[in-house]
This record gives sequence, C-alpha cells and structure tokens, in this order.
Amino acid sequence: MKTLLMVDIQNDFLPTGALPVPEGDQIIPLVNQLQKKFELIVATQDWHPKNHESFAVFHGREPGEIITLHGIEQVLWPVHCVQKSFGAQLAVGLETNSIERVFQKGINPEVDSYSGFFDNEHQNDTGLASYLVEKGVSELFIVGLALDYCVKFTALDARQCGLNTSLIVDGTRGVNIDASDSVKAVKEMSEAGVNIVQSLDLLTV
Ligand code: VGL
Ligand code: ZN
Repeated sequence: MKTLLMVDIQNDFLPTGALPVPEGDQIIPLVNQLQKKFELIVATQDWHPKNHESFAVFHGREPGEIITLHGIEQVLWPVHCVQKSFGAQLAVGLETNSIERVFQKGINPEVDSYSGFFDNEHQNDTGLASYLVEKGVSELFIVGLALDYCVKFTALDARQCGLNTSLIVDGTRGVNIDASDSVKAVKEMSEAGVNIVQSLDLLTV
C-alpha cells in the first residue's frame, strides 16, 4: 500500500511559530493536493512536555547552541510543540480528515526524538514501524518539516526498517541553521537509498 507520511506539520514550525521553518507554510496547499493520491495517510507530531531538555531555557542557554545531553549531541531549541498548546497542533490549513493515525514523539523530557520511528538514542519506538508493517505498506512517501531534522531522521529510519522510501522534496522545507543544511540533508538521504522525487511526479499520474 502506497502511504504518505506527513512529518511535524505543526503550527510551531510555520513562519509565525515558535521554531519557525522559513516558507514552512508554503508546503500546506501542496501536501493537501498530494493527500488525494494516497490510500493511507499518517502523521507525526512533535509533542514535548514543557520541561523538555531540548529547550535552551532549561539550561539557561540560547537556541542554536549545542550541548551534550545524557551522552549525545543536542542542538538547543526555543520552547516549541508543548503538549496541548496551539503550537503543537497540526497546522492550520492542513487537511486532517484523511489522517488514519498520528504518532507523537519527543514525550520523554530527557531525550529528543527527531525521527518518527525512534528517539535520538534509538531506545524507544513510537510504534510507527510495526504499524506500517501491519498495514502492509510497500512504499512510503515523506513530506513535512523540518527537512534537515525530523524529515531527514524519519526518512533514514524508514530506510533502516527496509521500507521503499521516497522524499517528496518540494513538500518539505528546512530550518537551515547553516545555509547548506537542506542540501546536505537531501544528499545524505539519497546516499542512504531514499528516492528523491518531486510532487509533480505524483500529481500528474
Ligand atoms: C524538529 C527541531 C526540534 C522538527 C522538532 O520537526 O524538525 N526540529 N524538534
Ligand atoms: Zn522538538
């Protein structure tokens, strides 16, 4: 079954949100169009407790700084996607009626979770992998925010799970803390066997 996975398309990742992804809002009409081409649609949702240790304020530091958190490298972020807040809700304007299931991540205050499959320590599983197997998913297409973080790590884990994985590249945008981050992320995904496709490849068939 051909499946669309929408990664973290949430208010806080739009240009007006707490962790703004430049042009993040521009993917929404496209993603709504793309949904019509899929039999199964699932989403991920960044869903942090308010004391999450990826938040810069927790450490009295500035967003963008990098620290070692419980033994692994952690970029510090502004407070974002706090459970039950408006910012954590799926983005205004995103069609949500066809979503079969939403997988929440980043719930453990001590460990971040960029990927929709596993946390950054690869200890905990959101249930997404077994769900996709159960549904008989053969091809996974990924869109969402942010290209250089959650989209990238989700796509890499999908490949590790053995899924035929495609990134719909114009259905994503990057944070680009470093201007080249998105380009690097696409290269990394491509090298890991992720197919890089354009929305038109799907919308015209
Ligand atoms: C994300 C940074 C922190 C993302 C989530 O969805 O890409 N990035 N939390
Ligand atoms: Zn987060």
